[in-house]
Amino acid sequence: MSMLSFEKKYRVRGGTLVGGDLFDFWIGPFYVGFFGVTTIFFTVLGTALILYGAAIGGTWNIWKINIPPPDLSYGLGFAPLKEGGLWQLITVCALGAFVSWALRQAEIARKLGMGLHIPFAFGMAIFAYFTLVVIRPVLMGAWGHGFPYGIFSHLDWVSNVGYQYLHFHYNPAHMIAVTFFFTTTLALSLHGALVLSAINPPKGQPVKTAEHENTFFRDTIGYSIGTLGIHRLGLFLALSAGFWSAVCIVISGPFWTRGWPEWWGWWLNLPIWS
Ligand code: UQ2
Repeated sequence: MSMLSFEKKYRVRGGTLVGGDLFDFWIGPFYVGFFGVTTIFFTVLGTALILYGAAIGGTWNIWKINIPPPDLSYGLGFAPLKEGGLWQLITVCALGAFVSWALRQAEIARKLGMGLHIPFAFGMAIFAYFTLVVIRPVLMGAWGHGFPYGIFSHLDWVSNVGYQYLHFHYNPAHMIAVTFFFTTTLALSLHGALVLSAINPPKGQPVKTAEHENTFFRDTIGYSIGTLGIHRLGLFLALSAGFWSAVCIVISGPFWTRGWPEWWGWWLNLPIWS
């Protein structure tokens, strides 16, 4: 059974952003709320549109199903349903569902008197997706610059767009993003290993405390970031990975149209070499 079935003290009224008490109730373990309703609405509609797109797409091969954005010739206008209009509606539904989910997280956090860290963090993922399918296409003047919805097709898109800039790994913001992704896995593996090594000992051995965790790292590298600090660091690293991912794609095209290797000309052109 869900914890909440016996911890009624957490089922408190209020904290809603919209609708007052109207949707302030639970169905089984799930909080509903206005944004629970809008999440379901956008998710069901978006999924139905994806299924329709797949049905008229000529294949049910899961790898090859593809719902592409409109042709570049449609610019920033609406396209007919079968010419990319489906992609446009699905994008609206996706953003509607993601933002609804974030606002539902915010309502639940407010209800419980917690910080808004979770919706803020999820908001960074939404921002990265929004950058890909809205901000960059708008800056480049056509919805056709969005990525297609399909497993292989979006991989092809990433590869093709990467090669348009000759060698995407020379993109400095991409370098920063990749570094944050790897550092996130380093920090999480250190944290997961450290916590398990301390509080999940073999049978018969005593559980250790944060004192042991701190001491392990002080003995090893002369520094411990602390039990609160590691979570601040982890959140910072993960959010930075998403943020710099959005930056690295939004500057490709709108702010830099040549190959990324060429960007490093500034280094070769420094006056100190002459
Ligand atoms: C730590 C600490 C934790 C941890 C970890 C550390 C007791 C349970 C993993 C160690 C982390 C350090 C030294 C930072 C490493 C820096 C980077 C950029 C990966 O001290 O406090 O709490 O989980």
